[in-house]
Amino acid sequence: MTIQTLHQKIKDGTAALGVIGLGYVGLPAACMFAGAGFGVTGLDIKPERVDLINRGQSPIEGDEPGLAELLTKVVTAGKFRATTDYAALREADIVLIVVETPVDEADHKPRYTALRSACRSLGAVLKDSALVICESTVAPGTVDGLIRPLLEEASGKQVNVDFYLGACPERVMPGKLLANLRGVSRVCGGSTPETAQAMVSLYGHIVEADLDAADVITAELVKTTENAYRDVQIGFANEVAMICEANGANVWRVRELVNKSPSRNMHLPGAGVGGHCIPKDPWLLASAAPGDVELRVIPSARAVNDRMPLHILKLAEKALGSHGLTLSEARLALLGYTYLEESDDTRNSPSAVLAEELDRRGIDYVIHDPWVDEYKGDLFERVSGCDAAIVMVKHAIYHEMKLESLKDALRTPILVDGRGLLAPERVQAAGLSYYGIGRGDI
Ligand code: SAJ
Repeated sequence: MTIQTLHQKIKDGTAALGVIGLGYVGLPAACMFAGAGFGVTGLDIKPERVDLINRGQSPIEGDEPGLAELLTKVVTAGKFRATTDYAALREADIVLIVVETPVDEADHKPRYTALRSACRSLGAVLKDSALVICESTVAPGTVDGLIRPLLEEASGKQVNVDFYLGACPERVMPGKLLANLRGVSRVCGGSTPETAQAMVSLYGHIVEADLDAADVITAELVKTTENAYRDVQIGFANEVAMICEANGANVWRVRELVNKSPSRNMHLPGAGVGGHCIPKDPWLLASAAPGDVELRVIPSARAVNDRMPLHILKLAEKALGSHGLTLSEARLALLGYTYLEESDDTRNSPSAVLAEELDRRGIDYVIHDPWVDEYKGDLFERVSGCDAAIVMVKHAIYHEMKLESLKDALRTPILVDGRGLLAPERVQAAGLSYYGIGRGDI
């Protein structure tokens, strides 16, 4: 079968689809393609996850509007079934690889264990003229440098002759997986121009936003660059915030006026950068730098952002000092433990970094977060007797909390605002001292 024939099968929806990795990216993609009429076989190494899915139940935690219903519908309709057996992919004309691609905490190098295993197993059953698309975020050069040789070796086939390759990085956010899949543009990087066009047709069945044909390396670069861009911008905003603190200025006012200047987009300073994408993708991009180029901007922004929880601690130390207290005498209340407001996701949480430092220094603290079982509960009870409340996450509850009640609950009336969440004058009117990131004017 040629790529043109495959393209036709894509257009008329008769191509058989496989999806390797049924996590929070792969499962929604499998369901949406099945919902668009494709026959989809999902592959996962976790039997319990496979069983749940085949019973029409979503294994994805957290609230994902529409996903559970769609999954039940497509499983009941027989359009989607999951398995742990790669042999089931023998008939797949198209296979999406959507496995985890973590970065090593210590050396920041990509860990492709799951990816290698998926490629070897898929290669062994790869159908003639199949199109293999990597949706996982990988370092630029990985599809051609790692996935292609593994598939060729395991299948005895040759790319662009006996099978085709593509990269279509996912752009989803937990909490709005289906909405993102439908509404966010995608780059369709193909190993040949015809392959890219076939990918545009494929994703056109589920994506209502732009689909941009490109080559593979471009698709890999776009994904890692868009997130590295965000990390660098946040790092820049954090440095400006610290400069504002030292110069009696208000970083939020500075940012507002800077962004009035054409084509400026200064990001938000804060207590740190968490989540599953932004702390990881800059390292994937950086790993593609030539050996004789020492990158400075990307790694430095990572270092600035990783240190922000400690900067917030310094603000707290200063605040306590103004009340005649030292950190070792104090009991701190961390408000927010997730990596992002109105989310229950705690991956790479800046609050965890701060808590670790407090443990290391033997400083007493409590954590509150309505989105985390371990830390939910009455806010004012939780902070009772503490000497400072530190806003680490912009959860709505902290924006709406009764500041007078907070003041009454605290032993020392201090609020440290790590996210520019609260109006200082409101905090001060309630009888609390206000210290905030980038607030050198207070
Ligand atoms: N953060 C800041 N300052 C900012 C923006 C974010 O400190 O100006 C912090 C947040 O508090 C959080 C971390 O950075 O701890 C990440 O926040 P995020 O808004 O980037 O949320 P993520 O990590 O879920 O990023 C995702 C990414 N989407 C994908 O990878 C598909 C990212 O590319 C999007 O830009 C982002 O969502 C978004 O805009 O919603």
